[in-house]
Amino acid sequence: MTAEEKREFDNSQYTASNIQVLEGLEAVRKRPAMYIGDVSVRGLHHLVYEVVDNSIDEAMGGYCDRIEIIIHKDNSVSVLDNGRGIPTGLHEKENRSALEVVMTVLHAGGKFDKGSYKVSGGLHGVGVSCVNALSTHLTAKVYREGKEFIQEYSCGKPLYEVKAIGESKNNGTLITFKPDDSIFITTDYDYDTLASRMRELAYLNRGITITLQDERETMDDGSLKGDVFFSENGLADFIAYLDENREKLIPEPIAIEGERSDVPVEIAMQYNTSFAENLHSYVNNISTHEGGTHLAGFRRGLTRTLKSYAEKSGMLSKLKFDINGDDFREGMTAIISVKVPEPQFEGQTKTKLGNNEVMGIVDQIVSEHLAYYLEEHPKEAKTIVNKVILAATARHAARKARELVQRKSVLTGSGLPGKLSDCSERDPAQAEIYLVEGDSAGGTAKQGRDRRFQAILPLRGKILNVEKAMPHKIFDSDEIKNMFTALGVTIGTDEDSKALNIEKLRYHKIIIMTDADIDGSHIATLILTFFFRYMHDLIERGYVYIATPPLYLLRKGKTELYAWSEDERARITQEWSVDGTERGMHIQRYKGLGEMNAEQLWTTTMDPATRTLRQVTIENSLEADHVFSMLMGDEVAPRREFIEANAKYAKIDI
Ligand code: 0RA
Repeated sequence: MTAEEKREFDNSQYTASNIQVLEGLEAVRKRPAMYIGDVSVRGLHHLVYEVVDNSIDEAMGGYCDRIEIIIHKDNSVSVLDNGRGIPTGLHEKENRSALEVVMTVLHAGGKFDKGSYKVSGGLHGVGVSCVNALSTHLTAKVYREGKEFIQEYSCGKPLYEVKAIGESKNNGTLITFKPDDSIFITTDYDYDTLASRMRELAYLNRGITITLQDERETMDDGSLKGDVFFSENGLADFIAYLDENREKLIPEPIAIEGERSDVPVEIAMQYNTSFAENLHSYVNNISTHEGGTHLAGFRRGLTRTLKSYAEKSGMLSKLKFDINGDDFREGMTAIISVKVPEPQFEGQTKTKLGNNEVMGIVDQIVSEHLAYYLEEHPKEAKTIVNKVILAATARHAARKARELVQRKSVLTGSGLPGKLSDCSERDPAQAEIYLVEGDSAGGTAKQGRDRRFQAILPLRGKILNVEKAMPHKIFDSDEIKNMFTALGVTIGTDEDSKALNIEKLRYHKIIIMTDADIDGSHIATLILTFFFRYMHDLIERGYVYIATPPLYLLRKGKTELYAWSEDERARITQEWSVDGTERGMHIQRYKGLGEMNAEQLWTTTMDPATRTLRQVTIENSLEADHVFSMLMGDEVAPRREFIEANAKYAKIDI
């Protein structure tokens, strides 16, 4: 072959492989949800996570310690790291630049570095090429070997071959992409969502500095909105953040670290005065909501080691009843993070680790380190065992209280609380229940409802703060007992005290309706906290909603309009205004549900044709937990601040 023939041959090869690649990325554009989950705001944020994960991988290899993220004015996003830089040289097999391969071939991302596996999560590990495919424009810059390289793409297609455009003393990669607004429902990034994930990543990967800047927003002092996330002590710092508003029992979290069969394990745990178990687990930086073998291994190791220590110490001798696994985790906050080379994800949402070998690995590491800790820290060990004894005692009291409640409710005939105005519908999928703040609003709701499918349960005043109360207290609270019996669910058996018998659930829409003011939102938070801690399943299944009553009734002549926000009110008065004033208008501020008559309540808040319900979802259980513990915990000041800043409530992210 002559040189010219060879060039021609290479060119045709280039075109051929290029076409194949385009087909790959075209598939991503045709069915984006298959690759990134969905095209909602969630998928949009996953684009950033995917790019950042590549930099995190580089950092975990020890090559990078800074990642800078910028949200630009047009909602394009830049991610810069100081790693080795994506290789730009010829990729032998593909016959083009490795950078181009990484950016345009599905799953090509980590395949260069043999021996090291891609540990960081990413979105289903699809790679940065998916981000490229779903961006109208992407620029990749690489700083490497003293040079600056660049390649740009449109909807995943290279606009030109990789070229060097200058010199550089630094190493690293800079990716800037603009999500395609013909694919995503929204392309507006939410700062808090990104900040929350970056904070989490900084705790999970100590030593990396992650900065986030928002060019869309300037602060009062003229600077850009932004945060720097960095953690020196990793998971121990994470625990301190999560338990910020809880009273801790031992001075420092217990930190456990080890590695077996190429599986690094990191754990931190702390006990506090609350009664909630607060476990968060991760595999390769991905949150495993449904738990799995790593969590099972942790529980096993914890129970066995603590039990054996407690028995040996003689502290259990006076106890008249048994201790079970739950007792060791009451009032405990723990984070378990493992890195698994080939993770198997199972479960409904694919967030449950299936690899069996991980169970024994975590169990062993926990047992070893914890036993050592207990021996070395007799004072802390004693505090922990006392807490476990308290938990067992409380559980015992709770069982007695529960048995009493259940025996009583059998006696009341129908078994339903007297305060419940039930609906006639018997199919749970078609039936709704409104949990209404106060007897008077409850009365209005009862008049206004469609009794065929809407049940009303009024709740009196503030319900018990379950975040602070001993578990057995929840069976003393009439409001809480009424909720359980009206919904038809009982708390399960002793062994599995938080499992709900969901098949008995009588309504698939549970709607919390409170006044649209601070008190109302506090009461809604109390009710939500209760659902969050004791009926998690209902939230998980999407059965819990919040009603949205209007803030204002505006009247001019015969026209009546409702406003759900200050903005809306301003817009209407402006539209109606003749002389810039509110003359001739009647504006009524609804201070409570009670100020509406039955018909108004029906049209604005209860009629399925016109109402707006906010579904409670736990997108981020970590933030939800942090918020709940703050809102319901001991510290009053942060709570007041938070409620004042977030009176709208939606911000809670649940
Ligand atoms: C493969 C090999 C090498 C670096 C990378 C990938 C890399 C990828 C990304 C993505 C974002 N930032 C990144 N930084 C590095 C290095 C191979 C070598 O230099 O020997």
